[in-house]
Amino acid sequence: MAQTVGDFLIERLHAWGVRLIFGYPGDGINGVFGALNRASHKIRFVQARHEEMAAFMACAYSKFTGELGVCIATSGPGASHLVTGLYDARLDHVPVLAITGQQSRNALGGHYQQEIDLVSLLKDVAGAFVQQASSPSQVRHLVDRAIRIALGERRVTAIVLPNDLQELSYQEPPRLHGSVHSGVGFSIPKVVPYEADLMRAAAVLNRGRKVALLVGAGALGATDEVIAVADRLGAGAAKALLGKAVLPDDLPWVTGSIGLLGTEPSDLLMSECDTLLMVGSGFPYSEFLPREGQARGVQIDIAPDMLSLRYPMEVNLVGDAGETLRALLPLLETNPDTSWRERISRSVTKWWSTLERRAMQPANPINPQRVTWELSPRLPERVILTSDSGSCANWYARDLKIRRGMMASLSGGLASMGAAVPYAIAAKFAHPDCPVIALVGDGAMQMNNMAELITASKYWQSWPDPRFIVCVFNNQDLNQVTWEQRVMEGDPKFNASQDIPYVPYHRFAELIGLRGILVDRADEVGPAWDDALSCDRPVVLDVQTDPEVPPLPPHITFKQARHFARAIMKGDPHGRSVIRGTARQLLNRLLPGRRKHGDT
Ligand SMILES: Cc1ncc(C[n+]2csc(CCOP(=O)(O)OP(=O)(O)O)c2C)c(N)n1
Ligand SMILES: [Mg+2]
Repeated sequence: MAQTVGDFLIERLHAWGVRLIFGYPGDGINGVFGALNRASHKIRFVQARHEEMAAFMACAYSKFTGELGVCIATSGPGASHLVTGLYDARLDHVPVLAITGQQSRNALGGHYQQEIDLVSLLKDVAGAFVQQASSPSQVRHLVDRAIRIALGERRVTAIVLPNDLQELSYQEPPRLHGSVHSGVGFSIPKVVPYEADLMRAAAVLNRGRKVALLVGAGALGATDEVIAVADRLGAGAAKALLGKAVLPDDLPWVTGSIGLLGTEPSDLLMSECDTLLMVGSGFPYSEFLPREGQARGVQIDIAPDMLSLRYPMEVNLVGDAGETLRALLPLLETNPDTSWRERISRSVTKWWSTLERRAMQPANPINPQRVTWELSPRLPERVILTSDSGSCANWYARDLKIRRGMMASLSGGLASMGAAVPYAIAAKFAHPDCPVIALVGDGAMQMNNMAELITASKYWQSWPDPRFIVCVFNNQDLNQVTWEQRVMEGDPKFNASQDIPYVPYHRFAELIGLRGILVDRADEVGPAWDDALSCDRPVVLDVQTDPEVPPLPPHITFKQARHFARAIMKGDPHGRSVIRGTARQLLNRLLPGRRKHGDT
């Protein structure tokens, strides 16, 4: 049988190093699935329950491997389902290629079944490169360009293939005017600033007496360099959400997360520093950075468009984080004054005990912070952590003490619900020998993560290390937003939008061949983690958590406190328990060790 366009596509993807594709089939893309089948030894296909989940998986696969993520869907509804997952990759600067089917070329423009103008639909999310193929010889350069642009620019790209075209015989581009003759291959370049710019940066940093680092996903893989630079400068370091795994939390000068989900030491670090060095981060909330004029700034980012975006920097360096920091290090002088670092470290030590006290406060029935607090010392080596968007992202960001060799990610820029389980599944395909733990709210479970448990049940027996734990924060509430309604808007909880039905997730797990563990007493949390971590199959840990424990921001503004009071006065349906839960958490700030920044 002659090589079809579908066959050629698979062969070309393989030549580019693609070994795994996440997706869902349909008649608009059957010509490619037939080819995948014929070449099954070359590229593995992973079947998600929903195309959006396949796109999340492709994004997470790339995050956890550094390689291109690839997802595939049929025309019409399959392609439109991909979109949110693709935006997740787009907003986190992750290279993902989407391949979609399309109606046959004769039907296009005919208001045909499942016909969507996919190039227009995908134009924003895959704006770096989105093309619909119209002839067999065109497909070669479409693949080559889509992949090279995705990898080179860390963008989402898309190829739309009409279904009749997939079945045609492939033809190499003829040597004619109007033909394109492309090739395979791309290596990530070493990008380092010029010496003169490094010296300008060093001049700023060497003058700093209170240097703050902020590291993000761009600094993953540059742990040694970040530590060396921070040590030289006597700096403290905060971590943006996507940069959680850049620095281990057992270093005394690492202040942890920043922003609404951040810590008090990060707040102190930023509000009192005189110099800010930002590495590989697009952390969005400027109000958590130094005030303009307070600190001199240096930023390193591989993407020019991310420079001087959140804080006006004095020196803007385009470069790879590790390479640039390594080149910078010899130009940096040792800061003889250790008092700043000591101050930060004292604040960090106190903060960890505040977190412990908060986590151990009684709640009804279980304090959600205790779930992550108890997990920290139990985290197995090389674990990969994922979190959904919801209140658990607070506990993931603040309470989980990450160590070297671990990975962690979530839907950062898009902050989409529904990503934790598909991320965890992709982590398993990326590193089948690593244990994986996903933290998920019950709303996010119901949205789509529950369905993806079925994907885990389909594949887990092929994973050499079966440890795959989905921890559900079962609070029957869309809790993060409930608190936002109270604290940001000053509105009481709106039961109609916030309450969600009770589901026994542990029983669902058992129903599909996984292990389910129900946890409804605080003293069972630790043993339940032990149990789950030693299980011979994927586990759903169904923890009954208290929705009235507030995910407090590190610094409560007067306006937020006023809003909160107004929400309660307006008749919040859970007013009394909300006040009790909040008081317990807030009192912890006043108990031993809690002072104003100036006193720490
Ligand atoms: C796709 C999507 N829809 C809505 C939101 C807004 N949102 C953010 S967190 C949240 C509540 C999550 O509830 P749940 O999963 O139960 O976690 P909880 O906060 O209760 O722990 C919502 C609705 C979002 N981020 N993503
Ligand atoms: Mg919930």
